Amino acid sequence: MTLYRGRNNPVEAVLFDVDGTLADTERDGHRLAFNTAFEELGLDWMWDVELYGELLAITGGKERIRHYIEKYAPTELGRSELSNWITDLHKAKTRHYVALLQRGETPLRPGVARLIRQLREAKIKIAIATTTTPENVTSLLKSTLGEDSPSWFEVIGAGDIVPGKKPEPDIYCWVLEKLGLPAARCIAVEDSENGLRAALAAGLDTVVTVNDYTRQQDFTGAAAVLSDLGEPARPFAVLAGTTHGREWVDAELLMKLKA
Ligand code: XBP
Ligand code: MG
Repeated sequence: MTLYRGRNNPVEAVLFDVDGTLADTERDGHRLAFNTAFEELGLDWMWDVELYGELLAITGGKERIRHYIEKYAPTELGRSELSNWITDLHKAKTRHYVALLQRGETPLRPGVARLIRQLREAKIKIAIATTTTPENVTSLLKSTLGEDSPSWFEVIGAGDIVPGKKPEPDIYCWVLEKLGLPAARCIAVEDSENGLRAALAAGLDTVVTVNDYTRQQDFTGAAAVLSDLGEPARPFAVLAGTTHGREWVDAELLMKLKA
């Protein structure tokens, strides 16, 4: 086993985004949970795959619902206690989303489990920086990596603990502060332009693994843009950047990308 700790190690921690990065959770996860919550509350709203892609520009489920109301259902703006109503609707959505994850049908993306295991073996810290609700993160980790996997992460930064959601850098700054590490010793893994902007604004070098919703976005400033993290038997495709002749993301490549 290779240990990379110490002065010469440029990567002491890897900060992972969740939605779209660890797993493809948006189209067949969050989107379905929103729609089930709308149905439960007697709303005739239906977010199809295309509309949801547009709504993803707004990060945060509650913020996304408010944006939808403003743009597509403005009569709802007259509701008394609108913020509380959105919070309750979002709680129903979270309940449905967690139930969906617990069914175990949402796999991790290629290379995610392998990289996480390798980083742990190498004693490189791992952390989470996401806008999604904390219980969504723990449910996804438990259903994919096992009951104790949330404890593998040195810091889990999620949801409303910071005022500004991505593309604001707040969640990355919060996680770095809890880690007690400067951005210069860490690297982020993201899937979206909003996520990349957040990580770069926090001073983090960032690897992007795209998905169907984010492939066409602007990833200027990323250390590398890849199809996914890759596996030895299933290499990643390089969309931008240099990957030093490597075909899957591991601790060594992350270090080279920072060097
Ligand atoms: C993820 C989000 C989240 C999820 C829904 O963005 O924007 O809002 O879509 O989760 P990122 P909640 O991957 O950039 O962190 O409904 O719990 O907010
Ligand atoms: Mg994401």
